[in-house]
Amino acid sequence: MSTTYTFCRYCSAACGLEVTVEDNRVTKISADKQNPHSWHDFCAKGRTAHQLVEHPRRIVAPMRRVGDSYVEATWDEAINDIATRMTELIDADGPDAIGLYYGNPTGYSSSNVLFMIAWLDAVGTQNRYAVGSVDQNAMHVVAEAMYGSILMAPVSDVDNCDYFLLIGANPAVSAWNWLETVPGGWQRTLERQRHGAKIVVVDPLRTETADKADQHLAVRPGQDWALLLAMVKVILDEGLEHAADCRDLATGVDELRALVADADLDELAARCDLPRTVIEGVARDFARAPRAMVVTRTGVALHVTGTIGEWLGHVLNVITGRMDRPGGRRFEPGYVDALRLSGMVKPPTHKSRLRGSDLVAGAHALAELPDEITTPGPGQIRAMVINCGNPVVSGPHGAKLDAALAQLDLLVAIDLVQRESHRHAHWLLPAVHWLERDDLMALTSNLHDEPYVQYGQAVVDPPPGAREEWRIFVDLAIAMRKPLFGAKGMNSFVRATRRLAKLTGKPGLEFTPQWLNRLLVATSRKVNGRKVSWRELMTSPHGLVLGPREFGHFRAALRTDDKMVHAAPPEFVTRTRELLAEPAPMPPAGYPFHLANRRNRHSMNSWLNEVPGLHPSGKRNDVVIHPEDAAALGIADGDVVRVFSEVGAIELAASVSTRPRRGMVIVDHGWGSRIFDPRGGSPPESYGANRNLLIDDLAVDPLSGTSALSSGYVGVERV
Ligand SMILES: Nc1nc2c(c(=O)[nH]1)N[C@H]1C(S)=C(S)[C@@H](COP(=O)(O)OP(=O)(O)OC[C@H]3O[C@@H](n4cnc5c(=O)[nH]c(N)nc54)[C@H](O)[C@@H]3O)O[C@H]1N2
Ligand SMILES: Nc1nc2c(c(=O)[nH]1)N[C@H]1C(S)=C(S)[C@@H](COP(=O)(O)OP(=O)(O)OC[C@H]3O[C@@H](n4cnc5c(=O)[nH]c(N)nc54)[C@H](O)[C@@H]3O)O[C@H]1N2
Ligand code: SF4
Ligand SMILES: [Mo]
Repeated sequence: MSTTYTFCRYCSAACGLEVTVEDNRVTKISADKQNPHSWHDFCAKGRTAHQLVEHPRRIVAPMRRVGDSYVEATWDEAINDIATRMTELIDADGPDAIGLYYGNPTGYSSSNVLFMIAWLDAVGTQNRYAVGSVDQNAMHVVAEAMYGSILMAPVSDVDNCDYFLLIGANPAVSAWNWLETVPGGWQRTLERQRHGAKIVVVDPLRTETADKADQHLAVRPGQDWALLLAMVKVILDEGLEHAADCRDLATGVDELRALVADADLDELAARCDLPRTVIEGVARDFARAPRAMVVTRTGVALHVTGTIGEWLGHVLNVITGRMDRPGGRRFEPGYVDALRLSGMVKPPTHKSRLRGSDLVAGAHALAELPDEITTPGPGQIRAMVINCGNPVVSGPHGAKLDAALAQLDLLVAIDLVQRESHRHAHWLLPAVHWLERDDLMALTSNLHDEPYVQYGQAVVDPPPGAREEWRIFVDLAIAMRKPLFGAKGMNSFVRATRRLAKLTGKPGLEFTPQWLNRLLVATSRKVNGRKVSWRELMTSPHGLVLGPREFGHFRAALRTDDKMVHAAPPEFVTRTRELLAEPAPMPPAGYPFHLANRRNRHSMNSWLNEVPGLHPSGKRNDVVIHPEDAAALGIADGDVVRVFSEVGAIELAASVSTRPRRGMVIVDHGWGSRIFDPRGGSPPESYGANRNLLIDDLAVDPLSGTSALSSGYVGVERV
């Protein structure tokens, strides 16, 4: 029996773990209470992580589709077949014939991200699609325009904050996740509340977070921009702004004044369906609070208005002097300066073939993928790789994407099990779970809310037939004779190190991501005057806090040409004026309900639902409906109902509750994904219904390409 310390890589809370192992099997996972930074969010998903490792339907060798079933193959067969078929397509149609989608777990493996990009650059395709377009791309677009880099994600200084304005976030469930790691962020927020801090939650639903709030504003969905614009107006009109920051830190405040001068408070209040007096009160309280922060999350982003809402949240922080001040939003440079490194490579530019949209954070929008597969012509996608993703469930209009995936000449899925999005795969490639792999995650060290480093230890050996993604991408590039990173000589170099490792019997000589990790640590920056060494890292199993949180890095980190925050990027101002000119959105005839969404403490987007013990009260999602709406439709608790939109319909049980406002129904996302059994051939398992089948793929935020997963309207009827 042995004990290993590592951290959970399911979500960005990155909880420190103590894992007990016997005979290469995990027998127990608990929180690593000696971890100085990050064990406080420890949850049942981390506690049961080994159940996915031992999943009865796990893919443990490459599997090739033969007719309607799968047969095991060797890695050589898999790599050679995929490489041959892709090369033929590229020779015939050019590199854009190859597409790739990567999902959320890619972000929890730095070697996966890096070598995936190396392979994409080798192939030369611009048909890259990413989960960001159903998640955080609004934030990237705002960070680029205001701070000069998509990577400038401010972190929250929770322990010093007196006034939390949480908009479209449910940290009581989601563990303060998004583009930051704030361990125990919600518990620490509640601790501040016990010392007098105020928590204001803006959410159309009465969530677990709203239950604890001092004030809950049940905003109309998709209208946060109107609420935030009204707040900016009150603050600027009443002279409550931070004069020095508005003058010395930011440009564009005059443009903001001009914008709010043309907006009417009563009209904005009507749009977001909140009393004007309440908005004025919150604006004044926020501006006058000694230390405060606005935090915006997916609830703001997953709408057609997402970028404008996200932008105005940042504006509130900037104009009230919350950037880089205690209790506000800080910039954490991290021990590896990813921002500086990213400045060394030219950001790619490309317009999508059909809709002409730009890349955001290096990828196109998932909403554009189905048409890019089905529309003939030069640049049509003929082969796809799905890397750690389940876009048929997590993205909009899953049925349309499913039909498109079925038309591909080649679909390759890299995953632990075969889920809904992999149902048409020609090849299933078995991945390695994070409990089975080492990782440093050095390139995201700036997302931790204090200077921190931990080496993520592997705990058990992977099944012999599983492979880490980076190795799959390297092998594919070599087999396709396309140089990794697009750098000539790279493949020969990698092959030479492999030969050397074999010849000498020293596996460490082979080029692996570990080389890069060592390089990153060797060239890392001093934090609090201290430089971390590889040896120290290896002998610190619980991780190292590299000193107190530092302020004063934000200004220097800005990547704008004038080193100022651009508070009013012209494209955002223009779009806001358009929104002001449009009438407030109304439900279309026949679809009177706004379709809301929730996460579940015991699921991770579309996965882990199936893991034993995680959903003891029943493995499914319901449609949650207000008692008065239910009564009007003759629906009782537990009735089976049909929920339908202009693009799809699902059936599920009704749950009558006052959590949603009237006129809204909630269907949790992430359910309704089948899990297939390519090895055993037994029928697929499935729990609940996929609410994203109801979402129109054409509804996107025009500035970020993000799907409006929370803007949809539906009808409800008893079956
Ligand atoms: N309606 C609605 N839809 C949403 C959201 C919402 O709030 N509402 N949230 C959105 C958000 S924030 C996100 S991030 C997306 C998620 O969208 P996706 O990332 O596309 O979907 P996931 O459900 O997270 O699927 C992840 C897949 O990766 C696999 N996987 C897990 N670990 C590994 C690994 O180490 N290697 C490999 N190769 N595979 C692995 C899992 O088995 C699973 O099949 O969903 C979005 N969809
Ligand atoms: N247990 C668990 N934790 C997770 C995840 C998970 O699947 N399960 N997913 C992880 C991922 S990938 C991410 S990105 C983060 C996301 O973290 P959060 O963004 O905090 O995600 P949610 O918990 O979905 O909270 C979003 C809230 O926005 C509200 N909302 C919807 N529309 C609107 C609107 O128009 N305006 C406002 N103001 N609010 C609105 C919803 O009702 C919901 O309560 O969570 C992460 N943490
Ligand atoms: S899934 Fe749970 S245990 Fe794992 S990092 Fe997130 S909150 Fe922590
Ligand atoms: Mo996400």
